[in-house]
Amino acid sequence: MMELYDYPDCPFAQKVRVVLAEKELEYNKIFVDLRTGEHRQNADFLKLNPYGKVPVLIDDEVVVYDSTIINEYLEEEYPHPALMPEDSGGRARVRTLEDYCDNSFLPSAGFVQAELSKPQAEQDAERLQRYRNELARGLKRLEQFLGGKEYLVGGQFSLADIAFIPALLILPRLGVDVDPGLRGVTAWINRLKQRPSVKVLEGEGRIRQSSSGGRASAALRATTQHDERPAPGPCDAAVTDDEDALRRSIIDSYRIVCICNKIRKGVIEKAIRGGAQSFADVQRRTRAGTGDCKAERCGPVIRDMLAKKP
Ligand SMILES: N[C@@H](CCC(=O)N[C@@H](CS)C(=O)NCC(=O)O)C(=O)O
Repeated sequence: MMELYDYPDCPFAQKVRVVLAEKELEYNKIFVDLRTGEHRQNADFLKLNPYGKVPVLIDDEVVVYDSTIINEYLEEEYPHPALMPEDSGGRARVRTLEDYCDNSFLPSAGFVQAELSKPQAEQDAERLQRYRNELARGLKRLEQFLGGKEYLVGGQFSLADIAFIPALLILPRLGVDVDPGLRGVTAWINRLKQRPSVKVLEGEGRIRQSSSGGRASAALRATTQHDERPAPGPCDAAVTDDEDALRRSIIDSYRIVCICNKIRKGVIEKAIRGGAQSFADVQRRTRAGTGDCKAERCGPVIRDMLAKKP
């Protein structure tokens, strides 16, 4: 089964999750807790993505990182339903819009979110307004792109629409109202929200603030060609109720157990949770222990995991 290295609030990971849902592809989510910073030192994770960022997709032997590239990979490998137009002109328009979203629209949303995450007295009102205006200008531009059509390119739902979904969903939280005069954009956003793939995304929700007060939201981080960059850090540093336990379990879950076939502990745990009862069952489901060392290394670890299963 495919695996997605993921962080719930990461807009880039959300883009990929929408595509996986649209194509009805099953996958295991591996939560990388960006708040800890551990992912930047974790050799196993850096082998998957030398930039140390989510999302990363693993499909059998294929490892792909960068949301736009992952979505193109999924489109080529699993072409139904099509999320790219058939003509090269249309495909170029999709890519242009994705580029605009990733490098301008999304970073503007990130800058607003970064300001709002500060205590009110420390917020830079001018900067906040500048990027809210930037988003408003972006929406106007999208109204022109839509030109009365249902979706951005050729009237067909595509990777271009998907790129904008994560930012569009948080506009109210950023204090950006969509001008009701932008009829096309207003209808487009409502149309997008009706899609089951987007409802799933909303349903997955954010990692909630802990009742103990937790850290405030940090910058929504994005690769950007802007003059300014969001403060370094994960896209959102909200916390769960049991932050430490979550952190430990996540870091542990991407420890490689089967060295020959590079099978991670999280994958074996999933197999055991999914009903694997014996070592042979685990092997069948994950291929762990089928490499050169003939389970000499991973065998005892997997047997121990089986013995300890709840
Ligand atoms: N261009 C990348 C950007 C991915 C990205 O910036 N991911 C952020 C989370 S939203 C990340 O993993 N940051 C971790 C870090 O920088 O340490 C993509 O489209 O996938």
